[in-house]
Order: sequence, then C-alpha cells, then structure tokens
Amino acid sequence: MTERIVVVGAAVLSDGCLLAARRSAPAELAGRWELPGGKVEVGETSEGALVRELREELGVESEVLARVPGEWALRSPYVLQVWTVRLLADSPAPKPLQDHDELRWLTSDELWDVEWLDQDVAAVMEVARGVWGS
Ligand code: 9L3
Ligand code: MG
Repeated sequence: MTERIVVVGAAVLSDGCLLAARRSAPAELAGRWELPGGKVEVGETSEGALVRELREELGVESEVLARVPGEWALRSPYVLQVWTVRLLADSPAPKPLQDHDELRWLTSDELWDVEWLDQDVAAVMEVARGVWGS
C-alpha cells in the first residue's frame, strides 16, 4: 500500500483575478500552467506548506483563506488539494523564482487562455465556480 502524499495548490486571488504560473520544470510539465504549490512535508500543516511554497516559489507573503472543495488525483501517490489564498498587504509582488518562468493574473474571461496542466483543469473549474459562480 503506497502512502498518499498531498500536494497543495494555491488559488491566489487579487482584484478579482487568479494567479497562474507557468512551469519551467520538470521537462514533462514545462510550458503548462498550474496553481502554484507543492508537497506537504512531514510535520507540516497543509496551510503551512502553502505559505512556505508560495514564499519559496514566488517570494510572496500570503494568508490561506479557505479550502476549495474536492481532491484531484495526480500521478500516484500524489493528490491535489486547493485553497484560496490572498497576498498580505506588505507582500512583494509575485516573481517566478523557482520551477516557473512566467506568471499571469487572469480575469474570469481569461481563465482558459492558458494551457493548464491536465491535472489542474478540474481544480480551476472548481475555483471558478466558487469565486465567479461560473
Ligand atoms: N502538481 C500539479 N498541479 C499543481 C501542483 C502545485 C503540483 N497545481 C504536480 C506536479 C508534480 C507534483 O504535483 O508532479 C509535485 O509538485 P511540485 O512539488 O513539483 O510543485
Ligand atoms: Mg511547486
């Protein structure tokens, strides 16, 4: 029985836009867009992991707001869980520091202009339902 490992993803929201991050690594994911985040480490809460990942990957200071209902299978043994997140008032603007090479703030109209990772599509749909009711 393989251990199940939770990967946390952030729906970072600001001024009615959702932050999308384009992966630069690993090669098989490069060029596709995701909700930034990563694996929860041993002894860490999901919320703690999200704040750490966003600090490492984007250089931001953030606050976790609420869990987006659902859980999505990634390559075994990983599963994706998503939270809405806001940037703190004194946070630097996000920059692609690690694993990403481009960021975009998407309006609801632009949500499907980027090529999301296959694994993130259902999660982004659920975020859109919660945030924009679409
Ligand atoms: N993953 C998929 N969608 C996401 C995130 C944050 C991660 N929104 C997948 C990509 C990797 C694995 O989960 O295969 C671990 O993520 P990371 O630690 O490489 O970001
Ligand atoms: Mg990551």
